[in-house]
Amino acid sequence: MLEKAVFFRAVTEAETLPKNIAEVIFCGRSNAGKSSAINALCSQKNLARTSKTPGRTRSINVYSVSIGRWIIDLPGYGFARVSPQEKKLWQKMIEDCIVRRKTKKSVYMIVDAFVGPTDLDYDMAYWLKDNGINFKIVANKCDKIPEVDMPEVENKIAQCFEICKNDVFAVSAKQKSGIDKLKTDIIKFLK
Ligand SMILES: Nc1nc2c(ncn2[C@@H]2O[C@H](COP(=O)(O)OP(=O)(O)OP(=O)(O)O)[C@@H](O)[C@H]2O)c(=O)[nH]1
Ligand SMILES: [Mg+2]
Repeated sequence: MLEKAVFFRAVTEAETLPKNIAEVIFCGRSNAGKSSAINALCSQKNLARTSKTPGRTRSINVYSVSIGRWIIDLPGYGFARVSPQEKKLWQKMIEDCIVRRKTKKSVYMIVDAFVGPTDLDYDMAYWLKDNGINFKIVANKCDKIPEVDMPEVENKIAQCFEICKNDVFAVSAKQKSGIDKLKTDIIKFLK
């Protein structure tokens, strides 16, 4: 199902998006691997643009899986090298996309599992909870962590964000590990 995803639209104002049925939103710190995870999930190399340099995704990028069913890639937060003005715009983009539109949505927050949750991730989680938005965590870049340490990493992340362990998806977008389980979760939602 996700393999059929195609680029639909890039916008800077969430309100300009047309009506849809359901959407899966990827948010997270710049460089955590949101765009890479979307490519891995859709088994496409260049669906979403990725970059070594943080700040690659600069708009609300919508990928259509089937009519009215979307995967949304957002700009990352915490990217230092943008003007305060642009930062504000990005923040508004992210927040509006997540809270303003009333479509059925599932939010995945991508964290860099190797770096671990940062203060910005906690701020985002706090903001989501404050707005009554449930979220799941995708702990990406697990290829950088020895496999034996993974259960502890997953437990810690669940504890940090006060979410159920089943809502933590340990993946490596690079090596495609853990992607199938995450895919199943997304497909269930988008059906
Ligand atoms: N080792 C490793 N590197 C990864 C993984 N996923 C992504 N990366 C690398 O992390 C960097 C950032 O990836 P992106 O997918 O562009 O990150 P993003 O979160 O979309 O970043 P912004 O668009 O800037 O917010 C790139 O150099 C990727 O190759 C992973 O699973 N393992
Ligand atoms: Mg990106």
